[in-house]
Amino acid sequence: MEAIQVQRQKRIAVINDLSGMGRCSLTVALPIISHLGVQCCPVPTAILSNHTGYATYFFDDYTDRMEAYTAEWKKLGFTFDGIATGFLGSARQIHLVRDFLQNFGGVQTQVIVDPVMGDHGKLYVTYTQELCQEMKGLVELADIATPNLTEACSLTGTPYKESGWHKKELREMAEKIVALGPDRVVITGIPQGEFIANYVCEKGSEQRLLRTHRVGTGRPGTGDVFASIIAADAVNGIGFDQSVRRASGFVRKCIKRTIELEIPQNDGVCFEEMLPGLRRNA
Ligand code: PXL
Repeated sequence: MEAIQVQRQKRIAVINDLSGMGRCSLTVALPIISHLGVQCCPVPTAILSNHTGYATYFFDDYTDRMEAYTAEWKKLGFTFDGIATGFLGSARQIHLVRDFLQNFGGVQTQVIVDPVMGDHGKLYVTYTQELCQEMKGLVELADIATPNLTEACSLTGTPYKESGWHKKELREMAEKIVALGPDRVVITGIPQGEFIANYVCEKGSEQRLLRTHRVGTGRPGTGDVFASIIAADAVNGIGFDQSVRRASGFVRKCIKRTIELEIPQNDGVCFEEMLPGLRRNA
């Protein structure tokens, strides 16, 4: 009699902050990754009342607690099909993430690094030169990296410009990031007139510039929505190109609906309403 092969549900550890308001980091990763049928296991890096884009916020750094938290996981022998990292606040925290990858990352583990460092040509105020170097070191350990244009420039030492990017310049930047370590890189949010483009580079495949019609301006949390879909798809074995298309299409739909509902910029995107369509779009 033939044995029935039961496919085990996939599991991703997400190392990111918990911001109570503003729909970013863990409050985005948890529902989206879960919705895509993957167990999402948070490793909190900090607890914030709301993200740092608001005029004021409470910030409780969790760095000192992270080692004890993950040590229990080690004792219990948990393993992960994916490890995804996002906003990281200090060099020490990045070191802890490196330790986490060593302790929990096997040959089959997909490591997805979203090098959250800045946007619109500016690094976040917390981002020192030292932190940028550390983040570059983390990208070296990734299988997939999802920098936006600002972060791609920072990682490769390329001067930032708001528009006028040629394919050749994007290819050079993407190849420099691939040379650091990841075999799949997508540079997100490249303005191209009425379009917004993602440059997709996968080792051994043709590189592509995927464009969608631009809607509104960039909003906080859209990078987290995008990276969460990429992470879940990666452990579900969905091709990178297809995954980037669906992630950018979903972000676009979310922004459109968010504008219709007149949601304030800082409150991110109302992805909750749009989730059913995401799964149908697999
Ligand atoms: O989505 C990026 C992000 C994540 N976490 C925190 C942030 C930001 C962007 O401002 O402040 C705490």
